[in-house]
Amino acid sequence: MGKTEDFIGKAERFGAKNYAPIPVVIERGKGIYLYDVEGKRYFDMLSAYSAVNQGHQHPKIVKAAIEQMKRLALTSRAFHNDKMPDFLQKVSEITGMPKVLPMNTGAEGVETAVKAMKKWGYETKRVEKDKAEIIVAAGNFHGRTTTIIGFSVDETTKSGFGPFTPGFKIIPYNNVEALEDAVNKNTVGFLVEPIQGEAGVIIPAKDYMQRVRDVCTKKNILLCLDEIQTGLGRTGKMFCYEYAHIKPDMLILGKALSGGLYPISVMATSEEVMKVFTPGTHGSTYGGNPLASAIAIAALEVITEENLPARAAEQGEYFLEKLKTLKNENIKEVRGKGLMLAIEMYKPIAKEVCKKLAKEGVLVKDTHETTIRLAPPLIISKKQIDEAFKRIKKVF
Ligand code: IF1
Repeated sequence: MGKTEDFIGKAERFGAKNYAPIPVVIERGKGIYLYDVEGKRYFDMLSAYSAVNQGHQHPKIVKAAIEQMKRLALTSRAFHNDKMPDFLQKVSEITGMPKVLPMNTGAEGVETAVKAMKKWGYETKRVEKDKAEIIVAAGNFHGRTTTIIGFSVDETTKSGFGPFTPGFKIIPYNNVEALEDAVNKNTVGFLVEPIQGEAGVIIPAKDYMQRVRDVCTKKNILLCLDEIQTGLGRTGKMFCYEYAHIKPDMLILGKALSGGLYPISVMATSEEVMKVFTPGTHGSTYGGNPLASAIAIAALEVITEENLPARAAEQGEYFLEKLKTLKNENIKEVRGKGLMLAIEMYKPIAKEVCKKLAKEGVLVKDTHETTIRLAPPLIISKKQIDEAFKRIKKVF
């Protein structure tokens, strides 16, 4: 038995089987590379589901984390701390949203948005008590709390966990007419991803977001964008909604907000929406703690200082063109925006391809049996893309 088998054996013995990981055991990361317990190097083409846009162990973020960790990590929100204000200001400046509420995981950011939309509906739109409705899109992935999985259409994620929170209406993605038809007097908002990640990097029609914005404005409902995965440079803009030249009413961020060093999420919005939260109505022990704040500030500085959105656009285009030259009768389509890329197969062989790619030193993740997602850290160079592509080509 090798080291790898020992680790996997122990994880399986003591852990829940809620994942089926590719059988590699990672012990170290640097930049775009990961290293396993056998000393083998991999190109990380998943970036922890886009949490590591800045690359693994980015020196600036690590330094900020270590310095803050030595000084102060957690106070709870019962007291003020000296790091959160700069964090909130930074997020506000980058998003253009006047108000920011910090949480930890993406799912908590989404829950925060759901609560805000509902309370805004009752207080501002005078929706009848307990009648608020939120519209969501089929194929969505917004996290794994019982409320959030309740409005998923993916049976694997929700089956066996009911009953679910009522008040959500599911409409087809990329369908503006369906949104218009679904709105009624109780509708408070539309929660949507500008590109659906888990669904398999589903890119909607070019004018979708613009038209969604128009409907939300016309019908007086909140447009709430989940940019937990698409945000912070991944798609070639700081936020994916910039492609549509619109502004959402609410924005949820997570993942790369910490560069992978800590779970950090935020819900950013207007004064009008944020004012629904009064003392005692929402919170979290860890949300906005000094360590998280210091890490997020550094992580955001790296994104702007290193021009990661523009880099993702340039390298993404380069990588996509290369992937399009792959010749294999099983490839149906290659698509992507920025460095959020996907190879769509005709047959349910994505997992098998991912395992072969791992053997060649490229870590990617399949989704829905036919889609292979590629999302390297945004700091990747053309030379590194060439080297990774050589290995990908070999597998195909
Ligand atoms: C898992 C997918 C990615 C997200 C969007 C909220 C969250 C996520 C748009 C929740 C999280 C992760 C979670 C991870 C798998 C992964 C994922 F395949 F499920 F869809 F990234 F592609 N909104 N996505 O993508 O954030 O609470 O996890 O911090 O294993 O559940 P979280």
